[in-house]
This record gives sequence, C-alpha cells and structure tokens, in this order.
Amino acid sequence: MRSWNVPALPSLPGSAPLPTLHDTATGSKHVTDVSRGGQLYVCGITPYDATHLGHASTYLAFDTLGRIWRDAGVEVTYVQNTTDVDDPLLERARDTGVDWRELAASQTDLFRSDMEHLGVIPPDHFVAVTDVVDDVARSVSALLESSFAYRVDTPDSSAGDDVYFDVDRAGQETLWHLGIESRLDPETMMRFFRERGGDPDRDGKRNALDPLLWRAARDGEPSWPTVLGEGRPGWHIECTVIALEHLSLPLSVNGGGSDLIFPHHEMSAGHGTALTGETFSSLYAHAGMVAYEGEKMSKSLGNLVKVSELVASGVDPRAVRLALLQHHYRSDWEWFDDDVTASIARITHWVAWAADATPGAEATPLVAALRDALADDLDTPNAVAAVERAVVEDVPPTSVDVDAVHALLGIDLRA
Ligand code: 5CA
Ligand code: ZN
Repeated sequence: MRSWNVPALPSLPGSAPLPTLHDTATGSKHVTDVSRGGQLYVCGITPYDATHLGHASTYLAFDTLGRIWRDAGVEVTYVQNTTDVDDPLLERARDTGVDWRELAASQTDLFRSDMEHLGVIPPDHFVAVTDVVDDVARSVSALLESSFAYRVDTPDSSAGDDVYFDVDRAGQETLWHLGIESRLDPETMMRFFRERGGDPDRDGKRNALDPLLWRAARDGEPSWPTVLGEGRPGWHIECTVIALEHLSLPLSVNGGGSDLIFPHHEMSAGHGTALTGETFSSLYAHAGMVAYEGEKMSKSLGNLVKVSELVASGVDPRAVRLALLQHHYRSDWEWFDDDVTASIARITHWVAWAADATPGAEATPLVAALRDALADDLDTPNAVAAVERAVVEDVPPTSVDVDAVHALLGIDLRA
C-alpha cells in the first residue's frame, strides 16, 4: 500500500561508524549485522486511533537507526505492517458505528500525515494485513503440513476450525524455543500472553501459550475465502509473513515497542523459524513505553497526546520531534504538556544559530559527536546535548553541521 513522502536527506562528508544496538534476546549491545544490507522490520500500528506520542517515539527510534545506517553507507530495506483487521479495531468500529475498513483507512491516513510531519523516512514496503490474507493462509497451511500447527475444535464457526502454533514442537525441532527472544520466566510469559491478546484458557490447546495462527470465520466478523476456508489471520503470523515476503533472514533488526517483546516478537520469530528453518532475526530492539497522566499512553485507556492534535494547534512538528528525541529510546518516560514548550524555544535558538552557517565541506567535531552518540545504541539525548552545547557556546556552524542535524536527527533548521 502507499506509504508517505520521503523527506529530504542530505549526505554528509567523512565516514560514520556502524551502530551498536541493545539486543533484547541477549541483554547486551551488538554491532548490527548489515552484511546483506539493513534488513529492518518494525511492527506498525493497529489503525483504530490516531498516532499518539508513544507510537511516534517508537517510530522515531527506528527512523534514527535507518538514518545512521544510511550515513554509514548501508543499503536499507525497511518493512512495516498495519494490523488493519484485528479484534480491538473491530470492537472500536462496532462501538462507534463506523465501518471497520473506513476506520482503518482513515486512521492509516492520519498516521501517514503524522509520520510525514515528523520527517520520518517511510518504509520501502508498507503492507496492510488485509492485502496478505492469502499468503498468511498458505503459510498456515504449510505449518499444518509440517505439524508445527494444529486445528482446535471450533463449534461457533461454520467455516472450519481455528489453527494454533505448537510451541513445544517448534521448541523441540527447530532453532527456536520459547524464551529465545524474551528470556522471560513461564509465569511472566503467561501474564503477558493473557494481557496482550492471548487465550491461555481456550479448550483443546496443547500448551496454554500456543498462539492463534488462523481464526475461522464467525458471524458478523470479516473473513476471506482461502485455502484454509473462510477466516482471517492471527496476529503474530502477519508480521512473519510480511517480513518473509520482503526481507531475507535473519533480519538485521526486528523492532517495536517493549510491549511487543512477548508474546508478539517471540511468536513471530517462532513462526518464521518453523517456516524456513532459519533464525528469524539477528537482533531484537525495543523502545520504552511513553506514559501520560501516570499510565502507559494507550488507545485502550484513551490517555493520548496525538501528533495530529499538537500539529493542528500550531506546534512546530520539529519541536515535537526534538521533545521525543530528548529521551533515550529504551527508557520508559512520561510526557508532560510543558515538554513541547521547552522544545519550541530550543528550536528557535537552533534555527537562529544555523542561520549564520558558513559553507563547509568537511565533517566537523559536531558531526563526529553526533555520529558517535547515535552509533552507541541510538543515544539521541547525547546527540541533542551536543547540538545544544554548540548553540549555547555559539560555536560558528558550517553548512555541514546544519546538514548533520537534518540528516541524523531529522530536524531541518533551514525550513
Ligand atoms: N499492530 C501491532 C504491532 S504488529 C501494534 O502493536 N500496534 S499498536 O498500534 O498498538 O502499536 C504500534 C507501535 O507503537 C508498536 O511498536 C508498539 O509497541 C508501540 N507503542 C504502543 N504504545 C506505545 C507507548 N505508549 N509508548 C511507546 N511505544 C508504544
Ligand atoms: Zn508486529
């Protein structure tokens, strides 16, 4: 599906280091594996409400990764999904009397315009789940044939049975096992599985943690005719199938917010390995959760600060971007309404500083400082501090400094 417009991206002189990133699966920092280019899959939105600052913050983290990879000469292939058919979206559509397709389309549009306002480099492949239902069904059939999936009696569907992934069998017969990515203990896995869309109490499952791969059609729910009969995809398999379609394994980075560590990324990885025999991703990166009014900002709680509303109220989107970049992507943090006021003032100072730039052709100490900070696990607070120091100390900028703030932090001080 259509993504959004590519922002201007100046190229910088000199050489940039390859970034290291914290890997959830090992708990330590590694240099990202870009031997086959930057193969980046980041989980996209479930489009039933506008982009809030939590989503924006997560996408800015991976946008930063894409920017420093490109600066280091890496060819990047970036893939992102939208979960445009799923229970919470269908519920919201029902509750508000809006057709689910219209709800998804309108919120995806708003997401595109939010990302464009924030200067986020779009994915090369932006894929709606409703466009890959057949591919998912074929992959689930393959998992049934290889006995990594099984059917569970589904009396409330006249279209066949639901299909589940057999975590124990995959754990015994493939390179994947439960815990390989999340490193969680069984109790925590169970708690997250229940809280995050799993159904541990479903009768007929082999392991309570087996996730749904395919949901047979129910009355009043959207469904598609496929090799498995009428139905729709389970959640984790959508990301596996979309990643396999456009990227080569192992991915360089599989990313998203930390609420996706378990079960989502663990199970997506399991499905991928069961389908291909290969390791799914060489690194799993997760952004911290943004809170507002004391709780995780979430569509289900409704405590949202929306990018679109800030922009509509006249806030410079560069100030929103800067306010988000001031937090380290891995930390959990809380948004306060004042944050953006401070960033607006900061952008004004930075713009005035940049206006005096003299032509330059060489990488400067500031460019080196930005590259070093960002290559060290995307340390955007340190990078922002380096620019702030140059502005406060009135270090005369060159055009390369201004380009570097644009290319690496995504903030165009000439606009
Ligand atoms: N469609 C699925 C992924 S396949 C999904 O999680 N959608 S979402 O709309 O709920 O979230 C989109 C992205 O934003 C995910 O990477 C999620 O981890 C991240 N996210 C959600 N809430 C927050 C938050 N409060 N702070 C930071 N990131 C968040
Ligand atoms: Zn996903």
